[in-house]
Amino acid sequence: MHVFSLSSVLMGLVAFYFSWMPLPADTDGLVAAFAASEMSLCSSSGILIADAGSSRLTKKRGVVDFQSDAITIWLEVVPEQMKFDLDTFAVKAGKKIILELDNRDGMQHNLLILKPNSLQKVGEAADAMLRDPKASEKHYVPDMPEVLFATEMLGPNDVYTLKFTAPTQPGYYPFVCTFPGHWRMMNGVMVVEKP
Ligand SMILES: [Cu+2]
Repeated sequence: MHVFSLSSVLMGLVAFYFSWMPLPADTDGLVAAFAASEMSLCSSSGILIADAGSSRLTKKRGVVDFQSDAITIWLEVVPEQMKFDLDTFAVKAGKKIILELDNRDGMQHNLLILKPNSLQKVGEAADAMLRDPKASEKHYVPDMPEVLFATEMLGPNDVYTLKFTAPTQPGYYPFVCTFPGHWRMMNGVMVVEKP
């Protein structure tokens, strides 16, 4: 006699979900792996519900928002390490992206997405903002065409939602915090893949 355990039923539901989920699949071994690693529960209806059991954000990396057809990317500032918790994430060209930035550090941080190969130029412009009396009002975002998208400056424990459409040109787009002095450590790459 075969008795199915609850966990095997849940794993079946997970497998079903991934076989059916319209993720831009190979994008993202990376993203899908995050989604899988974060997933802990299935609802009784069998539709994915990820629940981190946290009183803060419920993290669902790389999840498709069916209402807006957007992909959500979850990014955190790691406490006391001057870094983001991801070095890289991948998106499909031209896709709608919702980037949730969660500042778990005790200092201020922001996040900018830049044109390819412009990290150093924008970083140096950010450092130069130390001499700009209005820098704080500008959220330490240099006013230059290399900056494609930017959050505001987040205080400790702030969360910010940045919505944008991924560039149509595939490539490697740096993301970075431009609080003066942070850019050399607080950076990573958004990989834009062919749609
Ligand atoms: Cu920073």
